[in-house]
Amino acid sequence: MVKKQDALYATALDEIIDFRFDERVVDVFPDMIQRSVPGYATMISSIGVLAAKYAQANSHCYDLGCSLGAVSLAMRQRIRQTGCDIIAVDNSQAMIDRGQQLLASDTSTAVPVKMLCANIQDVTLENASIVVLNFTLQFIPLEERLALIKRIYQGLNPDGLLILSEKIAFDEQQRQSFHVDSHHEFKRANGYSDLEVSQKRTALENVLIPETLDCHQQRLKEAGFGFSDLWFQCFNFTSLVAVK
Ligand code: GEK
Repeated sequence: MVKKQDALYATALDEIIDFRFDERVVDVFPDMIQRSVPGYATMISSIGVLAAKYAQANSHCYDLGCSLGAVSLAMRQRIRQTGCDIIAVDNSQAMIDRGQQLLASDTSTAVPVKMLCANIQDVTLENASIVVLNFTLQFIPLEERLALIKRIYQGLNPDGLLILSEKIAFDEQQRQSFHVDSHHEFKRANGYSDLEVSQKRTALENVLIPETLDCHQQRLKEAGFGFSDLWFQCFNFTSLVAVK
């Protein structure tokens, strides 16, 4: 696939509206996420590695907030257990339409992938061995996050795995500045201008609400997870695992 370059915020905009996962974003999404999320490629391939170990025969693996299905494809390439399927969900129809095209051109294995356009807060989660929220929980209203994590816990089988990747915030001012500044430097190193960085930050301000690592770990505990740990961090981008 040819990656179209993200230039959505390259020219000065009169008004910056809240970020939405529409057709314009879908068009440049692979380039945007790779140049904006430090460690994205490593996280995707590592999720495949974790899926190979944690997928249980005859169970569902969920990719919640799947965008174009990168996590689903990585899991599909690694899972060897029999009778598994992957259920990928996103509430952006534009993402699902493009994701389905990409999926159709992937014939890596026989693991079936079903892509659904739905709110992840409404989908039934059952008989799950793996649930992945790869940079999705951060878009769910704060007061609704615990209910979602509880439903995921209930839908997981014993020994089932949740992978939760999030952009995080820090309580200490110095840590917060270090990681935010480093992330902006990462974006500049990937060709984004200061104007692009600042307009995108404004567009995401009311849409992507980061929380501290401690907050995520407390919530996982409250939902019932006995074990959770940080397995990846690059600046303010992290990924946690939690096992039922
Ligand atoms: C990847 N996981 O490439 N229900 C369903 N989808 C939602 C909801 C919701 N309530 N809220 C947001 N989304 C992907 C990257 S992107 C992260 C995930 C980012 C969807 C939204 O439409 C978008 O496609 C995705 O969550 C977040 O590994 O762009 O920062």
